[in-house]
Amino acid sequence: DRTVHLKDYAPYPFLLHDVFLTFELHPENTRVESRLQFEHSTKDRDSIDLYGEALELVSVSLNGKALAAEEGYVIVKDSKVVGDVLRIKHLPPQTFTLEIVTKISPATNTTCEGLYQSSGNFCTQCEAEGFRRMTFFPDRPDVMSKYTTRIVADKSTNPVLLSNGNLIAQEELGDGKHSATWQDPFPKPSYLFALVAGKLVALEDAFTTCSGKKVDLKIWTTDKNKDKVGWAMESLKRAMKWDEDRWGREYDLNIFNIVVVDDFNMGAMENKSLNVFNSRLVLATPETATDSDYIHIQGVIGHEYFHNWTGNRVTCRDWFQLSLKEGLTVFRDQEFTSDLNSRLVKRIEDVQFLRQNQYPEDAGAMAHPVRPPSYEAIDNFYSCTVYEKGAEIIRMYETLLGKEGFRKGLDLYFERHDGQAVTCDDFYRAMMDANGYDGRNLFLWYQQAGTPTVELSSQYDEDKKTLTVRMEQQLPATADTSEEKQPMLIPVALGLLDSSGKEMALGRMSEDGAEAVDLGGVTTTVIRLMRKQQTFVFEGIPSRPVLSILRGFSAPVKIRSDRTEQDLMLLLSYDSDAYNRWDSAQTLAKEEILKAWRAGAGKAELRAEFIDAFRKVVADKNADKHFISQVLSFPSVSELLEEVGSTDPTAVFAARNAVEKSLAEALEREMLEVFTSNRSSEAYKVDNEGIGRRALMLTALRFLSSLNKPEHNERALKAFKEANNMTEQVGALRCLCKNDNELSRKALEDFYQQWKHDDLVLCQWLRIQAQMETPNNLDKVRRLLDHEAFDLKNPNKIYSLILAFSRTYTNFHAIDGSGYSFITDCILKLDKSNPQVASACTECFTSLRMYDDVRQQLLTAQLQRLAKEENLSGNVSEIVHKCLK
Ligand code: HT7
Ligand code: ZN
Repeated sequence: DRTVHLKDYAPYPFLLHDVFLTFELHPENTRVESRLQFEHSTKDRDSIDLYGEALELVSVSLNGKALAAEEGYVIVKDSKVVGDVLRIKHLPPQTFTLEIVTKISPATNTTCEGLYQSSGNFCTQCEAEGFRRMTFFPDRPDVMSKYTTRIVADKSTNPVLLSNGNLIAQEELGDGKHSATWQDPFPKPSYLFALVAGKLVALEDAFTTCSGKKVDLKIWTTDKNKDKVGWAMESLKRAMKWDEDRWGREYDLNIFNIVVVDDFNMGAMENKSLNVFNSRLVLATPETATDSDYIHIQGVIGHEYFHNWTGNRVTCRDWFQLSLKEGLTVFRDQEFTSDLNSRLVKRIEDVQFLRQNQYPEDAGAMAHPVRPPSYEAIDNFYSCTVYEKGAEIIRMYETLLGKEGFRKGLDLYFERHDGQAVTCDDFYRAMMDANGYDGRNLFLWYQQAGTPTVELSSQYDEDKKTLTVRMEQQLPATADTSEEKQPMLIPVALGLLDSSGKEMALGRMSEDGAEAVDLGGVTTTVIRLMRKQQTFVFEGIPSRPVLSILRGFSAPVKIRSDRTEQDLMLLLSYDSDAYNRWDSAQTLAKEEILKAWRAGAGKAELRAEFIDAFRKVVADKNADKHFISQVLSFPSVSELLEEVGSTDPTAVFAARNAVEKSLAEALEREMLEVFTSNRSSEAYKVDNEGIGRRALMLTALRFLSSLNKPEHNERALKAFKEANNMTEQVGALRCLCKNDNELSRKALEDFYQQWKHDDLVLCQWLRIQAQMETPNNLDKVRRLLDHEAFDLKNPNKIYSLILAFSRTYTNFHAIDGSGYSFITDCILKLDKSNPQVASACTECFTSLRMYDDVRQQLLTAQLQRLAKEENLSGNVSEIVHKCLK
């Protein structure tokens, strides 16, 4: 059993003060020499275990004496450890030095973990357990050491040699070789180590910190991309300034490097002073990147930079604590984007993302708490739950403690734990201690999986002028445990609107007969729901109010309430809380789609009130345009499926389309007006105004395209041809590709001819085709696997074609099972070269219980096919077995 349990955590029994590494780089034959200076930490032990994977061991010596195999060391297997364990025996007491030499082959390493090559350059990815692919090492995050790294390489192919910290020496060697030695003064775990070597050029800039220190900033990329990193540099400077202004966090070295690589399993990596980025999250020009790429790049550059304090200076004790750094850093990057761009748009986007991705995860076979109690493959837990739900927990601390209280808690956390590897409990304690707060049951959010539902009903007493609000929390059963769940602390932000839509003061509030408190004229209060059921009474409410519940999405829960359709329409028009305006529209749309689904007809009969409500939104000249476009994006199919239980996903998808189409029919004139009035040939600018205008224009075009009328298709084609930026070009192309016809085929071909030299734009091209919901699109996807634009070794291309296909409805869920067996074929192939990417593609199986019986059987057959495979990676096998449970 390879399951690792949090309860089995034991501190590492040694301190590793200093690490000296020498890499002699060669594509197939890199030599890694490591010198490790250990000290026994509590009592002296006789042996020490180091972890390694896919290594050729050349030699081991202890205190300068070569050790013989068996006599001095053995290689053993431990089911809880990925790879091999090198056990070194007969240790002397107190302190000792180990020297280990290994050989590795970066050129044939296709996993994108450890040391590998991307576009001919060397780079590393060590989180979570990649360091052990270079040398035997205590590769666990609670071992923090100072690193000195010497890189030796051929100078002509590797003119640039980088690692963490400061450059302390450079040498010209014989045979066309040179070396560079880097030293990082900050102790760090091995997962934050990085090495990069190759032919790279840098865009250089500088940032002066709040205390007047100059930091050299460099973004390294291949020569052909050097003109595309300006936005990333601007984003980095913004992030450095924002972290000082908002949180008082200053950068701590004189150098900060970012390296751009094409082959990368995730988005980016926060290695100390040497961040490595997937090229899709750095490179941007108006012609090649969309608005959402721009905002995303800014956010991820911020995210990795913010890790310098939340992750690097204070790190995780073990991988169960992953959300300690990731949830907190996602919260910080969300706030960064909110402060720099539109707070209301960002909040809605984040809620949309959470509902579309994290809620299904919580309801599926891989459900796990934000701090999982166990795992088989840690890579599978870099999940929406750990990241995005983790960020929502951090936001709940802030909601409960207030902005100032939260800042005090964070300051105390840094003061207490700088330089340490700690746990989510340590974070919780700092927050509570700094505020003298009792947040009992808040910590359960780290320990219990599943999306809670808060059921809320209200009663207004005309005579007493009181409003009684009853809330009940329900915690669903989840796949990870059969244990009963405890009620959690749920902050529910509440406001009231009168019948004309005006905010009402909340008066005095009491709970279950307790003394009433005066809320002091506020219009929003945060109710602390912490028992299964609670009742709150508001006094002095002059007329029957409409409840604005969960303002700002104050907790990651689902709300069931007794509000009427009229109430929701009033909220949609007047609520001062933008999230609630948007959410009211979501609920109205959901009801309409489910009605169409129940009717089962190809066409949705929309009620006049529904159409009118949306007509008002579309015509609102005062509202933020981006916000209008968000109101016009209906709940995703995965959210709808959660409402209705096991059913045919293609029928729900069809009902959603039918409602969109009927609304487009009803509002055709208005949509056309919006489309036309928001077309512009102005030069591209990434500002709220431009982003909002383009988003709304493309949303209107999407509705019009759903009608599949020649005149609208021509409009989309014109917008595609005339676009002076990628947002509009690809947006219009997506609209055209709603239909498989002459126009869309020609546009796709023209797009390819225009962009065939640009791999990132080609990812868009692949994704659009993979996601076409037209019949028999699988044939096209199969053909694209053999297209020169595709590359089975490049994670971005795999995600754009294969993963994107697995998220479609008509074709992935085809009733003949062809979509499922296609994905299974792909997983089997990918698992041999890159298990992390293979397991990302396996995630489409985890929602199988959401679907009808026939599809569940078809999916189960494919899972069994995977389970039978010999040598399936731990990553894929964990998901397969959890799905089959
Ligand atoms: N902390 C980074 C995680 C990451 C990663 C994890 C597993 C395998 C590959 C990976 N690449 C990067 C990214 C982050 O900042 O969240
Ligand atoms: Zn992160």
